[in-house]
Amino acid sequence: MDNSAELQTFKIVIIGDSYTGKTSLAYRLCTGKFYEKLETTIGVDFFQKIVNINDERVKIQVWDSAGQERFRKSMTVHYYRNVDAIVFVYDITSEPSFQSLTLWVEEYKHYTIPDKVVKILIGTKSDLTESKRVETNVARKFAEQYGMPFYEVSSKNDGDKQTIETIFSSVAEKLQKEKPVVLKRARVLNKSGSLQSRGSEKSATLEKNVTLKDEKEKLEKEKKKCCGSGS
Ligand SMILES: Nc1nc2c(ncn2[C@@H]2O[C@H](COP(=O)(O)OP(=O)(O)OP(=O)(O)O)[C@@H](O)[C@H]2O)c(=O)[nH]1
Ligand SMILES: [Mg+2]
Repeated sequence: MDNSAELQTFKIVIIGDSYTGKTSLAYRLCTGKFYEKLETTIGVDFFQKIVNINDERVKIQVWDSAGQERFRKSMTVHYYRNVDAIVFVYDITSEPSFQSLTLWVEEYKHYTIPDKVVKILIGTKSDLTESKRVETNVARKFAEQYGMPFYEVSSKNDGDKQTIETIFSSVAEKLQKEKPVVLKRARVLNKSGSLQSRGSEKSATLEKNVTLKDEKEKLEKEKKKCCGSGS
């Protein structure tokens, strides 16, 4: 029986400029493949992957957000709601995409409680060494300044498949340590009419999954409205 709905779930949002390779990264992580003909993301796409961390199965839910402002619009607040980790992305062949990181950091600070979010920085398209425009040292300094681990990867290169999985697993491991399942206190009336608290690990996980499901449905509706499909 598939009990994945009951697994502890971590919401990881990938943000960065358009064309930096966010979808390619999520796609490589969750399907194991590189798809050359991706179209720009409108609103948000979802991917998920179940990983084993310290003998426990946990679900990584990857929110792949649009880089283009016109496709983000009203959805920004949804990206950041209940976010556990943020993957900041720039393209190593694009200096402007690196410069934009300052704005992306400003945005995440505005919408989250920064200390509660795990952050990492990824420079994408590391296979394009000839066209590299952002020096590794400069990017590393930036990452250190914000206390983020830093990696350069290629979603295109089959050899980096394992590296990408390891990076996301390390995020999940950190989250697992920092965010043990919080017991949900259900307040129930006993026979004498007084209030009692009851805790359930399973219900806490389920509650989060149900919330995310609702959020996903809401987003799908807004996505349709925003993009005018179904006129
Ligand atoms: N050479 C190379 N190309 C890549 C890599 N990752 C992505 N690309 C290409 O870069 C382009 C943009 O990739 P996407 O994954 O669609 O970028 P995105 O950040 O999701 O863009 P938006 O959805 O518009 O925000 C595509 O043509 C990809 O094939 C990589 O690691 N190496
Ligand atoms: Mg995309």
